[in-house]
Amino acid sequence: MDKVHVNVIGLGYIGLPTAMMMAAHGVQVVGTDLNKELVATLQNGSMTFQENGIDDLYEAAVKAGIQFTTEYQNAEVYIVSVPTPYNKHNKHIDPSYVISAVKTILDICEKGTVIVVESTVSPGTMDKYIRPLLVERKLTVGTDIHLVHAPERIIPGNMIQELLNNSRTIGADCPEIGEQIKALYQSFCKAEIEVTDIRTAEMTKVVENTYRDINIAFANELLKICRSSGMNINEIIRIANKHPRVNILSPGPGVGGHCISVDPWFLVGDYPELTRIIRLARETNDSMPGYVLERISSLMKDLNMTDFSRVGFYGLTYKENVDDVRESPTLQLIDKMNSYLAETPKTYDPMVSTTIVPNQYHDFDQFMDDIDLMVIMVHHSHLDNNLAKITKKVIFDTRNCRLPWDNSNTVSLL
Ligand code: SAJ
Repeated sequence: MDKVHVNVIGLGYIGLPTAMMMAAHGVQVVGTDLNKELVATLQNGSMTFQENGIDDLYEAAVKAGIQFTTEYQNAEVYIVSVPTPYNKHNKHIDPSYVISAVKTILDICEKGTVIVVESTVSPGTMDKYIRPLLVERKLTVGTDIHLVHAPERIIPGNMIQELLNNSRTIGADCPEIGEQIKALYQSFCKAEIEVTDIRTAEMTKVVENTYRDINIAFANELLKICRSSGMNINEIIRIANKHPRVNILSPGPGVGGHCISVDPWFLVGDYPELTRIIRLARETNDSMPGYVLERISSLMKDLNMTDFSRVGFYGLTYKENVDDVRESPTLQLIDKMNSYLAETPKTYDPMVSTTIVPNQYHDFDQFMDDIDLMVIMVHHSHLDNNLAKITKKVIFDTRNCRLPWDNSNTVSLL
């Protein structure tokens, strides 16, 4: 096996764009994923998910010679970008995918290799789970194999721009290796890259997402307070945010995705006695699908609707203009409803082409014909391009879409 420069392990929402970005900027990259179907799709000329500008990046990377395979390669640098879920019972990280990837790398790599973990991990994961894998094989960290943690910061929906322009953090045991990996990311990243130690990089990443989760939870709590006393949360946040040191995020139907709704749990799991605010923020955000459901039920009473057969949910993804449904508020809401409804409610999402729940429509016109009340769970751009089709329906808007008409049929979550 010829030695390649970089082998990216895990071709999901983060690993794939990162691999393609490096390749498109002249780095020799092979992308590896154990999912044969996914690799076959990439090999056959198609992208595996939707994202602004991703098709052009794919084309550029293929032109530059990126390879996709199910096999781990002999490489100088490995970038591990596999999922890190949390154990829903004890809230600790489930590091099994990272462990398994690093074990496979150690089976084939040569001395001097750098293993970069990009997956978000709980602080201490590299020490607790990854270093011991090297010790077991009598390898010396820092001499035989180098470990690096280089968490990503890109936001789905604007990944390409953020890959190019967001600053990054590289955590390494020794500054020389940190600088070497910094230079690799500088092949495409135009922003500042901080080199620090591994523990700091691990914690910084989790802190960033936890900060956002707490800010959104604050907005959601304010929403509940304002609703209970007839105050307009939207107006209050708008005005409060004019203060130069206030920036409150937006309330909504819940916090989904594989990042913000997961990473704070790592801290709760590891520091249960020290994480009161973080836990409460998670619980507040997790309560939002139930809150939306209560509001829908009271709206249905007002409308004399006795069942959910003419209610439709627009949006299955965790946020606007992405096709990722992981931890989506709509799926959480459907889960709750399925515990007492005979039939799964009707849903439609222009970004989700596969059927993931019963009663999911793929034709918007048909969906609109079959419902009287549409609950907007996600504000995809598709909605703005189809406004004429929704004017005659009652709309329950959980996303403050600011639909461009004075529609007395629109009820807001806010
Ligand atoms: N949401 C709100 N109100 C808001 C903003 C978001 O309810 O004001 C909801 C969204 O609808 C969604 C969830 O929160 O359901 C998360 O969406 P998001 O856009 O806030 O963040 P993600 O999960 O797409 O990406 C985050 C980003 N982290 C930060 O901004 C600190 C991104 O930069 C990270 O790279 C990413 O997590 C990650 O992979 O960790």
